[in-house]
Amino acid sequence: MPDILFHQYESSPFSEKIRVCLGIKQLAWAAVDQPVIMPKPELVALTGGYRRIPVMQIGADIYCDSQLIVRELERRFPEPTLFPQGDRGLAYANAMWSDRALFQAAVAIIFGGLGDQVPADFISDREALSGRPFDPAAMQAAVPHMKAQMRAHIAMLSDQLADGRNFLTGDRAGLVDANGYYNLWFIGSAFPPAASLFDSVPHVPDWLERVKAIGHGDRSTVSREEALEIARTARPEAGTVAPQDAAFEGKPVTVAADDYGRDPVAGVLVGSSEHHVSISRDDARAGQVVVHFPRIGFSVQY
Ligand SMILES: N[C@@H](CCC(=O)N[C@@H](CS)C(=O)NCC(=O)O)C(=O)O
Repeated sequence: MPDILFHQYESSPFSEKIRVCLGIKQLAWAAVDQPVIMPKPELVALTGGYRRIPVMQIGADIYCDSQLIVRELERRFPEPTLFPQGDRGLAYANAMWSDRALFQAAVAIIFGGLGDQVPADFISDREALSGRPFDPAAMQAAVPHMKAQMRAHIAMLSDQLADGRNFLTGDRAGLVDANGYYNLWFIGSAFPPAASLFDSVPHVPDWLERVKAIGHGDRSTVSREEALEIARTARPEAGTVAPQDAAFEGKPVTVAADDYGRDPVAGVLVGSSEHHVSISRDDARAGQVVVHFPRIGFSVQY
């Protein structure tokens, strides 16, 4: 069985970002399929309350948020790198573009386009997730604006590819390609009519095909119960706490996303750096696990 257990669902765009990274790295991994809406009892047993997708599990280490999953994949499996041109810092920063601006535009275009086809239970779940009305009619009204936003973002991709390169930063694919790709994949798979936004933009369709052709690595499947059993019988990696957090080492803290899905996760601080925070928790079903979060987009309450 592969070490990498990836909690995901097929239609999840942030999961697709990671699946492409797994493809670039040609890794073996197992998909642990999670529900699209709450409840997700096995997932929250592992995370302590964090409900978003994707989450990566390696033994009893649980990595929340695609930003940190990318970082951890690169740390554990450095070759082939996700930074073929050495543009590491900028490539990580590029997620602020894809995960926020591009994603929000894609969501409005898809759900505004689907209109009253969006199921009621999905709407109420996403309202609980965001704490705001999830209103396909309002999204429909925003579609012209969001399409204009999306055209501008896509034009930047086209510009970047205009010199004939195969991928966004050169001849090898990297994180920037996964970032640029996954929202367009989301539009194409969730609301195909809106693919007209990019299917004749110079260079973009060929680049999308090249990224798709990378594939997802060597994929298998593990059940949610098996994933819990793996966590229960594994020991988490030892971490180190950064000097700026030393006063809180071994103390109880809570960590929560600062945008949506803000359910706080409580544990004891066992690791940190400028990029991550790790908390240890004991769970009746998952045993002793360490849950890791990125710093960007997450608040830590000491
Ligand atoms: N910043 C997060 C965003 C993740 C996110 O928004 N995921 C969506 C699915 S693609 C989600 O969790 N939706 C609610 C749910 O699935 O319960 C990340 O990069 O992982």
